[in-house]
Amino acid sequence: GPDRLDGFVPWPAEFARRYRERGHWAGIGLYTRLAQLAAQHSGRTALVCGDRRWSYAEFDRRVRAFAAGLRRVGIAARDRVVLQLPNLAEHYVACYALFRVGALPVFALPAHRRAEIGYFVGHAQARAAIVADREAGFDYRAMLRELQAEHACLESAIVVGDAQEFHAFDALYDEPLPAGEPVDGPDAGEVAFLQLSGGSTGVPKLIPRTHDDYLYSVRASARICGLDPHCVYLCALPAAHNFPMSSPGALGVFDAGGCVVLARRPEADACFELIQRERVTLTAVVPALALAWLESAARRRYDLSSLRTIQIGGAHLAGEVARRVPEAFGCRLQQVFGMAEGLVNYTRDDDPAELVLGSQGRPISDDDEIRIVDDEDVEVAEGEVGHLLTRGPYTIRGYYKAEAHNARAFTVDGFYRTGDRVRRLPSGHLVVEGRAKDLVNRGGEKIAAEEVESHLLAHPAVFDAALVAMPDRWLGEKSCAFVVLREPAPAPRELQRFVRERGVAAYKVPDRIEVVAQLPRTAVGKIDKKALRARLAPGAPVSA
Ligand code: J2J
Repeated sequence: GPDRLDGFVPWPAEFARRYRERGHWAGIGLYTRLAQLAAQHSGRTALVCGDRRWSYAEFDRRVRAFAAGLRRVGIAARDRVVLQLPNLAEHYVACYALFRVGALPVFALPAHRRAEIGYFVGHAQARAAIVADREAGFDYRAMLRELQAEHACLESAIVVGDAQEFHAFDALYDEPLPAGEPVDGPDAGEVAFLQLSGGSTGVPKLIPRTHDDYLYSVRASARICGLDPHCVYLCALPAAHNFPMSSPGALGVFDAGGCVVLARRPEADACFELIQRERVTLTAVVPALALAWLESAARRRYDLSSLRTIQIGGAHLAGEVARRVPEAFGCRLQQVFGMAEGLVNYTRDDDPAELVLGSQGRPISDDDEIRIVDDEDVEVAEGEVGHLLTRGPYTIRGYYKAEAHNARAFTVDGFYRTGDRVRRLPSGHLVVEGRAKDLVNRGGEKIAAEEVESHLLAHPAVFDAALVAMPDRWLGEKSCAFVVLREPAPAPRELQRFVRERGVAAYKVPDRIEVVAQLPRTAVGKIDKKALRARLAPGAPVSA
């Protein structure tokens, strides 16, 4: 309709009609779904966070009280609110309360700093932010003060813990629930939140997901994974990430009436302790974490026999690591190849072992359209490697407020260019062979090369810069920046400090910096990143 969120690219009417007719889009809002679940599973445990255990009824009561609190502090439908919390139950309360109000969480990761959060606030014109007081030695309140000085739109902030001059999270629960509160949530066709892209451009892209499309992907995922009220899910990855949120993640587990256990830290000892204590049946990890858990001596000290499935996704999984998982943890492996833009692929429980170990799964939906094409957008022969394009009932048609970029990131007929290079097996399973997009996938954390290069280029002594992936035994990839410097040339350490002090997440600071006289160029004058990556291959000389 004419009153739809600015900057959202809707599905064309004939697609929307089809997705509704097929029952994919059920017309139910994300909060409305929680209210149904609270009625159905009221006494069951929904969330475990530290020593706190909340039933579905308790969880829903808090969501309703917090939503009323949000309204009191002036948050209304369609307002954008940056949500940046560590793995705490408050994350889900804030999330569902915002859904109920019809306001849009903008999901940020705890690792994000002034540069990223400032960009989200400005681009989404966020009216508020919800943060923790401090975590891992960082004071989010100090960051908010700086951001409020720069962004007039950022009117208020809500802080879990010691709130200082901001609103205390717990104070928003305070008043009794107003009687006769509006029960109608937003229309399910509306944008529910803005998710982060692991994108490859200079500034991060925001992904508008609707209630309808997201709930479809969540419920279909829960079905594929066979979730039921007895499932106990350990959320070890950052809760705001799309994988532990929706594949099937916390939202899928809630949808099945199961229990979500939050791990404050992803390390093996902390997670194994929770798996043993809560009899966890399912968890999701990135390959780097799977490897760390495999190699941990703590594995033998805990009873992990409740685990039925470990999902692995987010980055390339080495065959060797895949093979060790079922044996070491006495459970199934499920590979997940997904993206916050939409498309998610899973290996299935009844897939033969070679597909579970050697493919990244097949799409959720029969209505997920897959095209594998060459550089000219022509479909490659069946079984050949090409660029993955996709369109479907839960894959976006455009990034939020990014018209120029959308023209490149989507085909004219609405297929999303994933930037991944894949081949398709006769069974329909996809194998990820590499990527064409310019990013470093550092243990599942995506780093857009251009974003880091622009931070490096802001240093007066940096004449040219190129960030590329280098192989790493633990993380799969780390980042290496090749730089051309002017005199007086700073030391590599000084450049790393410079990038960090610009207020970017620590994982984006180049792991290594190589000073070179010039950057290699391709025939058309672009920086030859392939040549740079080749220099980082084991045994290759670095400075050419
Ligand atoms: C290789 N590369 C993979 C895999 C993602 C479920 C699971 C993961 C994500 C995610 C997600 C991969 N093998 N198994 O949102 O719901 C790389 C691809 C992809 C990009 C998306 C979910 N699984 N990748 O990782 O938005 O390059 O989502 O395009 O963070 O991660 O990153 P992101």
